[in-house]
Amino acid sequence: IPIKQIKLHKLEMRLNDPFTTSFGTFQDKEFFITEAIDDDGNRGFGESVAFSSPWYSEETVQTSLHVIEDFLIKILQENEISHPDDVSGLFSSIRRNNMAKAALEGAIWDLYAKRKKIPLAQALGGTKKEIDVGISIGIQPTVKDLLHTIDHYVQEGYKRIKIKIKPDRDIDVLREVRAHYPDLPIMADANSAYTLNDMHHLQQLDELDLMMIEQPLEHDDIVDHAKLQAALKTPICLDESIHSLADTKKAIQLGSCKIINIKIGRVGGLTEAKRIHDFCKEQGITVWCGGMLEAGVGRAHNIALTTLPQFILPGDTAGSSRYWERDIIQPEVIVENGLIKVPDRPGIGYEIDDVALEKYTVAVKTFDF
Ligand code: OSB
Ligand code: MG
Repeated sequence: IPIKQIKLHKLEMRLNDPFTTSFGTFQDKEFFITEAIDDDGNRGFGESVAFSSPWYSEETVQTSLHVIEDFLIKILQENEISHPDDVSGLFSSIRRNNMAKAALEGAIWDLYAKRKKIPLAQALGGTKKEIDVGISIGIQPTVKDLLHTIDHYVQEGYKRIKIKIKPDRDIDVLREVRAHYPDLPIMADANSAYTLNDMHHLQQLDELDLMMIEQPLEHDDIVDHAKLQAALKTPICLDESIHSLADTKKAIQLGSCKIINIKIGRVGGLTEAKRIHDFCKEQGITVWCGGMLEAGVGRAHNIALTTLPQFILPGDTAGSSRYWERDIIQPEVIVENGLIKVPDRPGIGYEIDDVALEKYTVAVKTFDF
């Protein structure tokens, strides 16, 4: 893949609504759009998912810029890449910094698919023509607000919701939601808000018929999660704890979870995401695609990945209007009846809206090859 230039577009966007997790509230997003350009003028796009502060993982917008411009770009300049699967091997000389790696690898995957004139989904081996999606709802000020918000999204056609929980905003809240929606598929995500001391408390989840509870315990734990899973009927899904195929194998072997949330950025790119998918398929472990409140480019990558067969549960990648007043892609992502139609055009399948891109851009850095 003859890369001629890489551009890093730094963007600032504001979510339509603040998003609250067990860690705090978040509305303003800064991130990078990565662009890889070849000799023929094809443009491949990726998106970095690190946040401004390291609450979700240790990476930040600043650290990913440092790692990309001081290390990863050099590796790309000094090596030939015949297939995007080569990139993760080349990047393995740099420890972790998975979100930085994924941001560059994503642009190369898109460029590769565009050069081949095939959809990214097809380049990854995916076959679904439409994908099921749900919606992740942040912690709301009151239960009444939460029910109102759920109502709104159910009206819009979403068929599965994920509710953020934390101590004191968990069992009682979920009980009320369940009472209002006896048949709605519900997930709960704790973002590491509990410890094993909460085991008896968390056992009350079992009466609520949840699809799963996501990352109840520490972000870097797989041992206590195994103890908790043994005491719970509700499946545990790991998010923060899984950074690689190796982590996946260990967690499954220990019985730390029954479900894996795959996020492209957290695991270092599409190639590693695909490896985790393939292993889980072999082992009969259910996976689904999580989200990082991405703009359109990142969500287009999530959509392409979700076309692989073991993405059994609906993902968190909702429609553009759930996040942004104006997205950076055309057409915007539309959700109808809880489904997204997978685009069939080359690469990520959505055009970059250059006017919108420019509107949100605060800085651009260019690296020539
Ligand atoms: O834990 O899955 C998470 C958003 C930001 C950081 C972490 C998480 C989330 C979400 C929202 O749950 C997913 C989305 O809508 O993109
Ligand atoms: Mg999560």
